[in-house]
Amino acid sequence: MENMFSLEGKVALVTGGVYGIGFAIAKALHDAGAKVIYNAHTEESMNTGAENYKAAGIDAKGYFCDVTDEKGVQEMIADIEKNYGGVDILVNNAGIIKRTPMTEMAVEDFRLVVDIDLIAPFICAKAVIPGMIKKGHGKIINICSMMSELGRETVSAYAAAKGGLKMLTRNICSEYGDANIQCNGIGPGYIATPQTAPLRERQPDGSRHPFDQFIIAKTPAGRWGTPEDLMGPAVFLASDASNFVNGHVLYVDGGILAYIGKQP
Ligand code: NAP
Ligand code: GCO
Repeated sequence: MENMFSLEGKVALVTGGVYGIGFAIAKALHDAGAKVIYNAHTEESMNTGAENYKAAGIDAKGYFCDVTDEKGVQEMIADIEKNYGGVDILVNNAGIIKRTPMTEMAVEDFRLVVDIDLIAPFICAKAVIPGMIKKGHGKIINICSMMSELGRETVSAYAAAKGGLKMLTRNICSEYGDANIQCNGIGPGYIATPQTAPLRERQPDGSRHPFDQFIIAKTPAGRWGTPEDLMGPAVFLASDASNFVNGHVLYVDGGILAYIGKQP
């Protein structure tokens, strides 16, 4: 049974895996035996990544690459194929959010969120699938969201992108399942990372942010998730233990999607 979850001999690329959810998933894949590769699109994050992996004792390879740049992604994948034997596991983690009422959102901002959160996972998957077909296997894990299923005020671009990412996940499953490629999603609930820090900021009087209180009431687990909550699900979807799981989005949300919410 233990071997089903082993990633020994596998190469895993985690996009934007320098902190937050991506770094936790990268650490989990390393601890299961994978060689971890990550990319960052800023010098600051390249340095942050190098420091974080060194501190964790992980010999990870970092590439300076913006996931929206198809030429740059193809060059990165070609280098990984030349120097590491290619990508066995792709985690499309890199993502942004912009919280603006839709009618006030500039179309450029809407396009940027869709570019990074939906088109970039297409670019990265398109780049790794040919190598996975040659290998005779592959795992693609798209980091979806509660917003792959639900909407809320101010996140129209993000919800549209993450809803599309759920369907891209199902389509990659449909188109490449016969090449023994499994493409699944992880749908994190509300996770305490830099991306959600504004939603957890203490109020001037020291009280919890109203959204923080709302999420606690909406989550049966009664807490925000941590990046570490995603480690086990990621190893499962990256390993042989999930070889007959395809096109699925595994929600790791403490029960939010199952719960109407605590009565105020
Ligand atoms: P985060 O803390 O904001 O980290 C996002 C990472 O993506 C950063 O390392 C960022 O690098 C990188 N990135 C952004 N744009 C990029 C680009 N164009 N090229 C390469 N890297 C890029 O976010 P997180 O909370 O860890 O979330 C990670 C993923 O989980 C995202 O897809 C997010 O939508 C999803 N998610 C998050 C939550 C949550 O509650 N936190 C819940 C569900 C889903 P820079 O910092 O250098 O820009
Ligand atoms: C928001 C949050 C969410 C989380 C996550 C939930 O503003 O509602 O940022 O979108 O990031 O996607 O699954």
